[in-house]
Amino acid sequence: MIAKPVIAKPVIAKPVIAKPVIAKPVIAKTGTTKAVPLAEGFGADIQGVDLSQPVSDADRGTIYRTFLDHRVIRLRGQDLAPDNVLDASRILGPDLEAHLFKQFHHPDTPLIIILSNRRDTKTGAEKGLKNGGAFWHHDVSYKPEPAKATMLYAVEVPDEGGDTIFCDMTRAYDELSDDLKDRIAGRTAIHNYGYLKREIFTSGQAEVPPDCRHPVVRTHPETGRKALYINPSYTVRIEGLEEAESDALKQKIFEHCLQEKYLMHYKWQAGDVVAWDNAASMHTATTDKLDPAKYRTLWRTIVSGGPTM
Ligand SMILES: O=C(O)CCC(=O)C(=O)O
Ligand SMILES: [Fe+2]
Repeated sequence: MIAKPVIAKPVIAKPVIAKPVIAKPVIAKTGTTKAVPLAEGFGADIQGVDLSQPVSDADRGTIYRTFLDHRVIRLRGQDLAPDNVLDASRILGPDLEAHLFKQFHHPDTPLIIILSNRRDTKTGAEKGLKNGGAFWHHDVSYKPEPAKATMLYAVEVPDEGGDTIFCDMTRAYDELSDDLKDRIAGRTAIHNYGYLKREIFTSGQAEVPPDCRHPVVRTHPETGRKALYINPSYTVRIEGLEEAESDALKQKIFEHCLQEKYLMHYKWQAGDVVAWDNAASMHTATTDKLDPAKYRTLWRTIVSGGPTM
């Protein structure tokens, strides 16, 4: 029997948890810069940094530590040129990489890809990738050296819709049952970009790279914490298991991860910079549900990561 791939349905529950919690414990501070939680233990808001200006070493350190400790960071109220976005991205790692879809690269630099549902008013041509991630995934897990971090800068956002949802894969691993932990310990999985059949492949906009492998439980290269590193969109198979058994095990793990308590629904404001740690979280866009009369344009960078095994 051919088991059907697990289709990743973004959960659109009550949005907007991504407000700083009421009592705002300061979790990092340097000078006038501080970080406060966005949600319990997951996600942090960094205040007092203007990314259009050179950022001090102390602030870079605060941003980086907060990124490692909280997995998703947000800096609000930014007004950035493309170079500022590249500089900000390099706080999280020295090397940035261009997206596969060249047609949506920013005109100033291939290191920024434009995510947008706008079209050119004269030619009708799409101005960006309009629905690039509305399925649960870790960025670039379909390559042997997946993305370390991803940064998005919100140029314009709709008053409603277009949230991004993040899942805390570190806590989800910590709280996985001992039985499931035992079943995945030491295992690897095959990832492939084309696993979830999407329009971009049939339309020839993207080529599918060959299969690659990653550990199912990834130990973070810097924090040493373990996190689940399989996702419903790119993880084809847990190696060493029959297909049906692999599918059933994946399904169980994804049901566990996608419980509301591990999710953060992020509601965008123009000027937001959000970055996340792909070794410790997965995410989905909800742009597939966005009202086409509302516009959303974000600039995106990818910070390169190393091998996972
Ligand atoms: O547009 C979004 O909300 C996120 C898209 C995405 O998956 C990404 O930028 O990696
Ligand atoms: Fe993504």
